[in-house]
Amino acid sequence: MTSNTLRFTRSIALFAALAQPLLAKVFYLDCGSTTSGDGSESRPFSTLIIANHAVLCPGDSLKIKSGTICAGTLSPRGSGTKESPITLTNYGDGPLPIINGSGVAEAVSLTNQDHWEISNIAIINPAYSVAWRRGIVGTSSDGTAHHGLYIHDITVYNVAGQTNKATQSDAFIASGGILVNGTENASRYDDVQIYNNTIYDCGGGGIKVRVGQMDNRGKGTHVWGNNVSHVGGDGVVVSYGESSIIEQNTAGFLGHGKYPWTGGNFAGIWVLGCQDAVMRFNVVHDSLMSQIDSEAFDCDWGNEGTCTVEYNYSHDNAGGIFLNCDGCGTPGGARQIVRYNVFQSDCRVYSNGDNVQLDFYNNVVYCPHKDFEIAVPPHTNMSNNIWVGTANSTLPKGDGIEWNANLFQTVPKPMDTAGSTGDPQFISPDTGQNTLDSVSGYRLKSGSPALRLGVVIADNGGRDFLE
Ligand SMILES: *[C@@H]1O[C@H](CO)[C@@H](O)[C@H](O)[C@H]1NC(C)=O
Ligand SMILES: *[C@@H]1O[C@H](CO)[C@@H](O)[C@H](O)[C@H]1NC(C)=O
Ligand SMILES: *[C@@H]1O[C@H](CO)[C@@H](O)[C@H](O)[C@H]1NC(C)=O
Ligand SMILES: *[C@@H]1O[C@H](CO)[C@@H](O)[C@H](O)[C@H]1NC(C)=O
Ligand SMILES: *[C@@H]1O[C@H](CO)[C@@H](O)[C@H](O)[C@H]1NC(C)=O
Ligand SMILES: *[C@@H]1O[C@H](CO)[C@@H](O)[C@H](O)[C@H]1NC(C)=O
Ligand SMILES: *[C@@H]1O[C@H](CO)[C@@H](O)[C@H](O)[C@H]1NC(C)=O
Ligand SMILES: CC(=O)N[C@H]1CO[C@H](CO)[C@@H](O)[C@@H]1O
Repeated sequence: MTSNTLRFTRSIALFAALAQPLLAKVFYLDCGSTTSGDGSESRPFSTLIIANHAVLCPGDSLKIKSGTICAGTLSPRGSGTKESPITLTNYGDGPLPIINGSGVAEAVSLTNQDHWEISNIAIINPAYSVAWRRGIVGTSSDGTAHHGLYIHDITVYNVAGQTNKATQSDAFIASGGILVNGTENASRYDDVQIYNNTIYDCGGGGIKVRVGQMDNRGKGTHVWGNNVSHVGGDGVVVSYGESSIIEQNTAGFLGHGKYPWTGGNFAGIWVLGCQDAVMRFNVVHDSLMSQIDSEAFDCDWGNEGTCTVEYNYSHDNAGGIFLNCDGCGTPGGARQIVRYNVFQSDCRVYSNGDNVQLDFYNNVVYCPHKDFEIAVPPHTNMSNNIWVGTANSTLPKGDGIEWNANLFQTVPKPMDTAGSTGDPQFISPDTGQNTLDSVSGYRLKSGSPALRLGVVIADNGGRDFLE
């Protein structure tokens, strides 16, 4: 390309970027209206079926009237651009407008579309019996990479998704509140951002984001600030992402709710098939027991690079703290790092897959009321943790399991020559509630023996949980 054509192309691109917002159209949908218009504010569309006919262009938006309920499936058409995304949101005052799927497979769907921003709507999809069912799903399935799916500040509840993974695995995996499916035909979904949403009473789980395949991972997945509670399944799952970040989410009372778990396994926040995934600043609490899982965090199969769980807090999950599931499918061998977390009355680690290294350091594991049940991979490095347990519980030992400068209270000390026993002298333990800022009781008093212990850990993330 000559520099002249380059300049010419650039000026067209600039013109297009500037021109689009001027030409952008706003379509209005008022499901309380009895007559349907042209989609203008004074003559809005009146049903989802009519709104689904409109093809939106870059910069356009579709706005749904607050305080109304729309029955059926919303599958709006068109794609935006990075500079001019398409917006789906509400207008007017009142409670969020509700899309009521009434038991369809999905109440809201986007298929092979780019650059959408969806906010400030509520989605329900109730039915008398559970089945393959979700609130909203974004799909990339035409063999290309689609870009830009921003879902934020929406509420998804009352979705009768499948709750039994033992007998209905595919339907369970595809059920939940917010789904992304980029696994088919070597497709991919890049720049998926799911944030600040509220999800409850959904069978199958909360947020399940599958953005590619093992050899074609989706880039830029970011799931943050969501509140998932009372869902019959997983809290947050991200699969096949490159450098995916899952942070500042709360996932509570998993397995419970209007469509409670009925079979198979689920876990709190987990990743599968990802490269260098990070789960940080999350809270997972009060999961009920599933078949064998129900841990707060899980580095599942197919993860490569590192799989990091840091600066999180979990409590009272029936399955405990952490699951290594690298052996549960195609092994990925990611180094697993669990550091700077507080685990209160979460007393279990479960391991399936022997070809990973687990580095578990600078955590507080507070379990005076329940016995430890800790199973780790054969190569595990336990450094600088505080373990508070029961007198009759045991911690794992093995040739490749290294204990290095941990502090142990009540639970018998394994072979740890740099370690110590004694009261860690927390300011006020056992007082953590359901938020990150409720765990300050695990600060150490100035006389704590833990302050004298501790080895220097290279590349440790650079901050402490309670800094
Ligand atoms: C949703 O639709 C179902 C089935 O038509 C109906 O029973 C239910 O009352 C609706 N809910 C709301 C909030 O409109
Ligand atoms: C995958 O591509 C084939 C061929 O284009 C098509 O028939 C099929 O529907 C696609 N699958 C999905 C899930 O879109
Ligand atoms: C993704 O779409 C494919 C094709 O429709 C389907 O087989 C698969 O179950 C879907 N997965 C999820 C998680 O929705
Ligand atoms: C998150 O949602 C709350 C209301 O639920 C709102 O006040 C806040 O501005 C939202 N934050 C972001 C970053 O969107
Ligand atoms: C999350 O939502 C539940 C139920 O809707 C609520 O009880 C809880 O306070 C919320 N948690 C946070 C951290 O916002
Ligand atoms: C260990 O002791 C605790 C009470 O401190 C008790 O609840 C628990 O059942 C005991 N576990 C075993 C394996 O004996
Ligand atoms: C375990 O971790 C500690 C702290 O990072 C380090 O000093 C030690 O060398 C590690 N051991 C192994 C076997 O990697
Ligand atoms: C490193 C870091 O940010 N840690 C945070 C962990 O959570 C506690 C409680 O919210 C904060 O005080 C810490 O700053």
